[in-house]
Amino acid sequence: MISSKMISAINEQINKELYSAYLYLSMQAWFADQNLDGMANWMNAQSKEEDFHAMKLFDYLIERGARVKLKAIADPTLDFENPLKAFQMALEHERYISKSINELMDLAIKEKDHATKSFLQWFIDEQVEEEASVDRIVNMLKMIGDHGHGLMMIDRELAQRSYSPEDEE
Ligand code: OFO
Repeated sequence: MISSKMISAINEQINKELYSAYLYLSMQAWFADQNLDGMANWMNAQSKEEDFHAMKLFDYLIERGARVKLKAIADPTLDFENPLKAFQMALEHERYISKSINELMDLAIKEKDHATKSFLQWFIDEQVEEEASVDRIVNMLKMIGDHGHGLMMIDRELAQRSYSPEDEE
């Protein structure tokens, strides 16, 4: 039996994941406007991944016979100054999401909810990857500084990313 506290915490997390999708979509729009299509592509894939995270939580609540309650999604930031600032913001955001997932796990442990603990382990592992992939891009952007050629090279690399839910299994 899943507690009402756990249900409402997972509902909050659904909202955070949907906000993540919205934030990355906003970054996609900003990068497209800067003619950095590879970075825009990367953000599009990231946004889809966040939708997948939200739906994984959504489906879990339904599977447990709990009620999903969707809430309003906050306005995302619209302007990001430069590519480094945008990816730094993405990294900060992922750290915040990791903290939130850890708190969900703390609650599942406290409530001795073994099924939710087992379910959340996937998200704990996923957040390690999420932070590492954004951190790598932040470091590359720091290295190239104002070098236009380096920026183009990173943009070309990020154009290669695609997203498919099967990659998550
Ligand atoms: Fe859902 O991991 Fe990013 O936010």
